[in-house]
Amino acid sequence: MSQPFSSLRVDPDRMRESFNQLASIGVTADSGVDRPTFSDAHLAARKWFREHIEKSSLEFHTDGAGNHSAVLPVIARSDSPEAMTKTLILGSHLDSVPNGGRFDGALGVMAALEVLKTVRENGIRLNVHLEAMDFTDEEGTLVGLLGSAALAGHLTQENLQKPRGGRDKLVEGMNRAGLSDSSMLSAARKKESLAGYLELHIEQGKRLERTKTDIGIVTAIVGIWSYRLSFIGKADHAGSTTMEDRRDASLGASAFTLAAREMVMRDFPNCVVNVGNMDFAPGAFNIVPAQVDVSLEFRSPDEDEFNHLDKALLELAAKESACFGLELKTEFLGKHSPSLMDEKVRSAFAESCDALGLSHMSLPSGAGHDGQSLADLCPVGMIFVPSVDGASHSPREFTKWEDCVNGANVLLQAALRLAM
Ligand code: HGY
Ligand code: MN
Ligand code: MN
Repeated sequence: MSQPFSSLRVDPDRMRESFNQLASIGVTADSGVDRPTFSDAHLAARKWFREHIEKSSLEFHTDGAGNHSAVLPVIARSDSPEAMTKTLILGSHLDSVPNGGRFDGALGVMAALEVLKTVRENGIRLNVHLEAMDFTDEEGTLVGLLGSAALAGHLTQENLQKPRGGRDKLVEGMNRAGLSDSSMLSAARKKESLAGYLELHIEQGKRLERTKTDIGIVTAIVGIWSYRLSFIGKADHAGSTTMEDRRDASLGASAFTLAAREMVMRDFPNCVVNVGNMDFAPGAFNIVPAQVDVSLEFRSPDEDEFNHLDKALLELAAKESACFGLELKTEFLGKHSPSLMDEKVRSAFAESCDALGLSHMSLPSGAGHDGQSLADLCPVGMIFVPSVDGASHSPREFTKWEDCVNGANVLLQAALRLAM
């Protein structure tokens, strides 16, 4: 049976225009973007997004978590009252990592918006409302997958009290955006209101480029656990204190970082570990470091493996700390479970790729994404387009426009398959 509207395509020039306008907000000297959650640039990007939605004759929607979206309501039909109609969400995120790239998240939101514009201007009657979403704080500058966790009803007061970016920064950011703990916790949607979630994203790795494949169809998204580890020694004079007499916190932190990498590569080949930051206190040239706070993140595709890796890393931290006569404090800062993508959605993506004459391969995601917040509520699926040299979370991030358009057309065709 031929697929209705199988010849329908997005408007590549219109999508590029909106993508480029967005990329100019928070742009950096080396043509990256710097739009951490609730920063001036991020709030400016959201203001632009809202104005763009309203100019496009789509409905603007926001919620207590600050999620921003465009809605294309179903064309009312007598046989399916609007109230019973579910929503198919397409989207990603407009926040970025500090000094990041202009494609991570932004491409997915612009492609989602372009799909709604294309469906609307062709007057296509669907069985669902369509929504193009920008989720709050996907990157975890404050919490991580914040907006999608709130929408899914997974966000807890504890997540807000002990966020990985620090409680003070979260409160300051929420105040800037006119949000609060209670508004965040009010953003949950009913499971039965959701028809599914589809996301287009850059791969942020080299597999598609290496194999010259057009589209990656994601099989699963890794889980992510975060800790702050504090290695505590004693401040002393950096000149007059003998090397033997020092309790130097930097030695424990550094030894742990190196040993953690070795252990994960040796014993947990499916996992990754990252120390993204070390805060030294007092932090002066001439003071032996009294305390070093380590921002630790580790990832696995397998929930059970996490428990083993968690135990092994904390034991290693305690060992390295004791080795240098230090005290160790550990603070757990939250976790996102790994999640499998929905088979039916994966098939819709594969059929769409075939219909568009695009090559595709299945692959797991080493990056976290909002879909993992929603995977237990509704069918979730993701597609990747190639990243040049695998670069991401850096101004070097780049994807060819032709690949961006391919991704948007697969998103369009898959949405039509699932929404009709
Ligand atoms: O960190 C990640 O995996 C994603 O880019 N937020
Ligand atoms: Mn992203
Ligand atoms: Mn990212």
